Parts: sequence; structure tokens; C-alpha cells
Amino acid sequence: LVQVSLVLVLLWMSAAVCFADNPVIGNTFTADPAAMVYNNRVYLYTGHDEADVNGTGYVMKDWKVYSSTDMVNWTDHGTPLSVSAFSWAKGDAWASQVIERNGKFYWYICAEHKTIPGKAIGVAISDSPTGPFRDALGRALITNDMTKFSSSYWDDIDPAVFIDDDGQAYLYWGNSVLMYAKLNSDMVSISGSITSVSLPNFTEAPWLHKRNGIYYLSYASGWPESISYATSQSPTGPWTYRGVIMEPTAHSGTNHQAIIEFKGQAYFIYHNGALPTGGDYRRSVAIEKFNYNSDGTIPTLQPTST
Ligand code: FUB
Repeated sequence: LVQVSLVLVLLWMSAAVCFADNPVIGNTFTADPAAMVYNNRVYLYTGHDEADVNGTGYVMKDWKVYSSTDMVNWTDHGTPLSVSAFSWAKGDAWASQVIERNGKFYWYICAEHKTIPGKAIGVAISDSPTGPFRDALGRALITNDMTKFSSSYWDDIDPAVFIDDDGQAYLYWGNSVLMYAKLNSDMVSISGSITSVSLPNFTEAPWLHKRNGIYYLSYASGWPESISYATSQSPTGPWTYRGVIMEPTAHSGTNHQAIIEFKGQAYFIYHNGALPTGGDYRRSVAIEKFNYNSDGTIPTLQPTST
């Protein structure tokens, strides 16, 4: 009887640990994670879902920052950036990513443009990873250009930024079609032209990372969204499709990922609808540890909370 009780207690404890760990932010609905490793800390930048429990669309007005030295205990740094910081924007604080260059922090965001129909990408700047941030340009960096891409109202969403070892920075973004451009070293202007990329089943949410000389481009694919990825020898492709990292989760049609390495461990950071009363418009950031396969491919991951 003692042994059975012990096993039951251990089972309960391991279930409790899983529940406590994922979603990692339990008191606020958070979505569209991006992560940056800086000075031995992980900074987690998220969107903020504020739709009520019967909501039928996104209510997103600002972005949040958390940080951790162990990926388990997270410090809440509040809400250092909101749509109101961008005079050209009128709402929809959608996905974003922050990167550091020469001691400055650049926060690429997506919001609805006040005067140009559709979403646009802007950039805020700060001296600290936790802000305060201010609009770096006073105008959007990327706006809807129907003449070039005849694409949709939503094509300029989900900015992802990457700086290669040679110092060249790249901005990726898109919905239905992936686009990318080089950034100048000022990080707030585009160098050259915008290129579109064909990827199998690309929906949105690009994320670029590099490991052992291989460039990984992960993205949300299909609907409901899986997270798929492709690899290349270059940040501009050509890309070889490698498969699915995560199948759709149970309570959120969207998923949106960041992939980082911290203290020698790889992490897949994503969102789901797993909190009580969570769902499509009330999402939560979750994290899975993973190990690359010996050939550098990424295994398919099971969400530990759905
Ligand atoms: O959060 C709003 C949108 O939902 C994001 O821009 C997409 O990636 C999807 O997660």
C-alpha cells in the first residue's frame, strides 16, 4: 500500500510539474512569442490577447516582456510597447521580434496602418531589452504594396529578424507568401529590393535561426496551423523542406514559434489555447525542450499542454 501511494504521489507530482510549467505565463493570455538570448538571460517578447471569453476576434493592443535565467521562473517586465507608441498605427498589436545590435534593441512589430489599407511593419528602439521603447522612424518600415504583390490585406505581418555572422541583417515577414529583404546596418531601413519566397504550405510566422552553419526557416503552415521548417546553406535560400515540428494544437487554430539555444539546450517556444477559458483569441505561450537529431534535423515535438 505504501509503495502504491508513493507511485500515485510521484505521478501526481509529475503531472503537476507539467501543468505548472506549461503554459509558462499563467496569469495573462500571451501569444506570438519571440525570444532573444542576451547577457545570460532569455528575454521573451509576446503579444497580449485581451479578447473576452466569447470573443470572436483578436483584441491586441500591446506587447509584453518576460525574462528568465532558467526557462522556468519568469520575471514580468510589464508592457513596454503598445500600438499607441506608433503615430501611424491604429490597432492590432500582432506578432513581433526583438534583436540587439551594438547595444541597441530593435523591436519589429506588426500593426494596422491608419491610412494605408492593411497591416504594416514598424520598428521601435531602446537602450535596454526591457525598454522604454520608442518608434524609431515615425512611420512604418513596410506597408502594403498592392501593386507589387497583389496579395492580401494581411501580407505584411509577422516580422522576423536575423543577423548573420558577417553582420548582414535580414527581415522576413508575410502571410500566404514569405517575403524578405536585407536591412541596412542602421536596422531601420531596407537595403535593395523585397523578394518573395515559395515554401510548401506557408501560412505565416517565419522564424530564422542558424546552427552549425545550417540556416533553419520555421513557419506556420496550413490551417489549423502546424509548425513546419526548411533548411538552407544561406539565409536567402534555396530552401529544402524538412517536415513538421509540431502538429496543430487542440484549442488554437494558430501557432507561432521561436527557436533558441540557451545554456547548451535547444528550446521550441510556441503558443496554444491551453489555459482554462483559453482558445483562438486567448492564447498562451508554452515551451518545449528538444534535442536536434544527429543529422541536424528537428524532431516532431509533442505539446506538453494543449
Ligand atoms: O496574433 C495575431 C496573428 O495570429 C499573428 O500575427 C499570427 O502569427 C497568428 O498567430
